[in-house]
Amino acid sequence: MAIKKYTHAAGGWGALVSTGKHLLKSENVAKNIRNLMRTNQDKGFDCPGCAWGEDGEKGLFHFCENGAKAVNWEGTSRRVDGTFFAAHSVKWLRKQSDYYLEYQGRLNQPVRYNADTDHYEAINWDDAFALIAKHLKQLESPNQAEFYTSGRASNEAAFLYQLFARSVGTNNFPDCSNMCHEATSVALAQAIGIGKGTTRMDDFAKSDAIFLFGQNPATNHPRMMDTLYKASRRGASIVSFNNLKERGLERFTNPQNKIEMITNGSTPISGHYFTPKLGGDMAAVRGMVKALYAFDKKERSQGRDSIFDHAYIEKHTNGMQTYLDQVDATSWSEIIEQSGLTQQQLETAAETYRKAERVIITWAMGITQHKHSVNTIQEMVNLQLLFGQIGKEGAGVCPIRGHSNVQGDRTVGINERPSASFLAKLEAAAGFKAPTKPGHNVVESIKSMLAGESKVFIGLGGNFVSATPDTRLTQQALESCNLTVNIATKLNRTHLSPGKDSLILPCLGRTDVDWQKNGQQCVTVEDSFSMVHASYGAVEHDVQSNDQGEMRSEPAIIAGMAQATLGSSPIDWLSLIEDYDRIRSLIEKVIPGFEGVNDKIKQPGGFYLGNSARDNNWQTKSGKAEFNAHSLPTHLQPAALRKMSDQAVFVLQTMRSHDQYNTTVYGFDDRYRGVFGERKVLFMNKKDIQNMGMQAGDRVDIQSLYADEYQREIYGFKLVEYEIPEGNIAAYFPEANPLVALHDSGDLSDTPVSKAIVVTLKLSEKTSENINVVSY
Ligand SMILES: Nc1nc2c(c(=O)[nH]1)N[C@H]1C(S)=C(S)[C@@H](COP(=O)(O)OP(=O)(O)OC[C@H]3O[C@@H](n4cnc5c(=O)[nH]c(N)nc54)[C@H](O)[C@@H]3O)O[C@H]1N2
Ligand SMILES: Nc1nc2c(c(=O)[nH]1)N[C@H]1C(S)=C(S)[C@@H](COP(=O)(O)OP(=O)(O)OC[C@H]3O[C@@H](n4cnc5c(=O)[nH]c(N)nc54)[C@H](O)[C@@H]3O)O[C@H]1N2
Ligand SMILES: [Mo]
Repeated sequence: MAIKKYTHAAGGWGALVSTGKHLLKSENVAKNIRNLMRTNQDKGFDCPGCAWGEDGEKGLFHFCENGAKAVNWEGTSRRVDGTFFAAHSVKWLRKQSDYYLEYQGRLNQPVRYNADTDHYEAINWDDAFALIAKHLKQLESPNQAEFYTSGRASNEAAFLYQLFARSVGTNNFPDCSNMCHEATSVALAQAIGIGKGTTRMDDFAKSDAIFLFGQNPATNHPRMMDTLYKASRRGASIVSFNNLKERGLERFTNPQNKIEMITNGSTPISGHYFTPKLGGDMAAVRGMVKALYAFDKKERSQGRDSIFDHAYIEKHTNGMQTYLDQVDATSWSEIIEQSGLTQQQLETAAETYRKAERVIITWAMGITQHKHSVNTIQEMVNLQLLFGQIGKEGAGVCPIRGHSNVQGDRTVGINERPSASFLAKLEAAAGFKAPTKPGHNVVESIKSMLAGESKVFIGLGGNFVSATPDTRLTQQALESCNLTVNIATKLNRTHLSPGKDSLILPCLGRTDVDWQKNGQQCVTVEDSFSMVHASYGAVEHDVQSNDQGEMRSEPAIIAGMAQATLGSSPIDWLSLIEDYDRIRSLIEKVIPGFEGVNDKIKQPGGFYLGNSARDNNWQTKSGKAEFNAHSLPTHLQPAALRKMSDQAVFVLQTMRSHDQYNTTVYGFDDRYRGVFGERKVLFMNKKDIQNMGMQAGDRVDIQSLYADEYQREIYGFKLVEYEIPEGNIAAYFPEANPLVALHDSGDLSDTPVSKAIVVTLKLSEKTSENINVVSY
């Protein structure tokens, strides 16, 4: 392992070299390069990497380094089938690293767990479907089944999946977005009447300032860097609020710019870069508003116009004065203490904001995975409303989504609390009686399985065990089920916590060609800008080498489960999958904006679902956009937790490295943060390391503090000196997930608080044999 400070700009040759390395490492180089050429092109496939949109500009490189890794990872020629499982017991596989598990290749045969031998064994599809039907029919109540979705599922798969679960009779839809942008959906729905961002791609080209909160785009949304780069070059102000100094937010070399590449040039991205304390963003935005309000008062006292957009506020909003009174009541000392920033810094941010005519605010996980995330997001909305920045060109709020179709899955009905109007339309379209009782989200589903109430778990993709909190408890939860089913492309840790009965069902991925009775099928996905477009696979089934083995498409697997459980009436499942146009014809009857979908997806670039808030049509209770006058959290972390230990207490965030996609680990480098060859690292301020009497390179055990009896500890993390506020530390997800308590979730969002975990550290006594395996 090596720690080497990264001094170059992000992007540039490093990104190209890394893309090349990842391509060459695979066995399918020619095929994978051909695939990349078809990423995010018309008649190509939607990149399974992230949910950033397309700017419509024609060009070859509509993929990025990390998109290349995702495509390449899926395009491996290695295969995992019954023979593989005959050679390896589940117990043995559990000792392997996350990297090893997925590296074994694509799952291509359905397998069933045999508890007597601790091995998975091949099973045929019909028997697998019959087993699922048997278990579902045996339940005392359909609410004892949990239907998890990960955000890669297409609209077609997700729609069919919710139709299946609701036909079985439940709204239990734990979803990856519960761990992701749930706070965004809750906060925006309440404040502006729609739980989605209001900007479109072209707004970024028109904005005067872009404020980025809690997001690391050079790693997680690399195609966004091209947009930020262009914005910076045309003189727009870019302001970053990030707990860490992220290289890509400082300087970036655009691999698409030939001159920069040849001259080793680069472009500064953020004009101002602020590093608030973990969870300090609400206070930071409050501070900006306080500074702006003070300026406003001064202007008015001198007979000049208010700086706020009163015509807009009057016409479109509700509750401004109550909010401004709350701002007055918040002291600077409170703001400074909680944000970790100085008054001067916040005044500078406020001034940059004020001078811009059109402002976009973006955010991601650094904002959404806190206790008070909903309030923080509403605070950002408050700021935007004061200046009429929602519903005008070049401005708005832009949550940057994670999984490539996480937004679409929600749109088409993956929702544990469906609206009455959605259910009524679904019933009319499909001719069945839908359940109305609200279902479980992720945290509730784990609690229900742990309590022995839920007995069947079905996962449409994802890695439930590693993505959720309290890893050991989640493992127990799954293992206590009568049946667990995982529909997946690759082997992962969740499959190694089988229920009493368990199936792994191999599916096609986004890049694979999908043939059904009526020919090659496409699916649709929705990006962060509410654009829906078609995605066609590019990897042809190689019949001779039986390349795809027994893999089936996600819709085909869902239809198989549904047919076996419910028969073909009132819904003829098998006919729906003969031609996905038929699934879309059902979607258009239920989901507003999808009218004429089968024609509309033929347009290059897809179609826009529309956004009511962007049109100044406020679907809120008052019919106007709402200011929300929340007080700041009393303490960022409950003081009681800090008092639980007489040792130094730190606040830990869990985040992604450059070489991973959520729980999928492609490699062991985090290039822009200067970490090579290892993932069990802990980023810490130099002074904190000194105060602890430790040294960079020492290994520590990390224990989290919660007011319960349960011990949560992880071992052997290497200290890395980093530019991070004192008292804050950072480690990677999913290695640090065993530290997050199931019961510590966000107010109103129920999202696990995985960006502010209160912990203590001690020098490690244990040395692990394999540093890259986390032993749960
Ligand atoms: N290559 C790649 N692409 C991805 C993913 C991936 O794993 N790999 N995952 C996808 C998914 S599902 C998602 S949700 C997105 C995630 O995209 P991001 O949200 O960028 O992901 P994280 O790594 O969780 O990064 C959080 C960032 O917020 C900062 N941060 C943490 N806490 C705070 C805070 O309290 N305040 C502030 N201001 N900053 C904070 C961290 O320092 C870090 O830079 O990316 C998507 N795209
Ligand atoms: N501590 C901590 N925990 C977190 C986060 C964090 O920042 N910190 N981030 C959270 C976030 S933002 C998210 S979105 C969740 C992610 O949670 P998940 O979506 O559950 O996890 P992934 O790692 O994306 O899932 C990877 C697996 O998906 C399967 N897969 C890949 N492609 C396909 C496909 O096309 N179809 C099917 N059926 N399966 C496929 C593969 O088997 C692979 O092993 O994790 C959350 N957990
Ligand atoms: Mo996510």
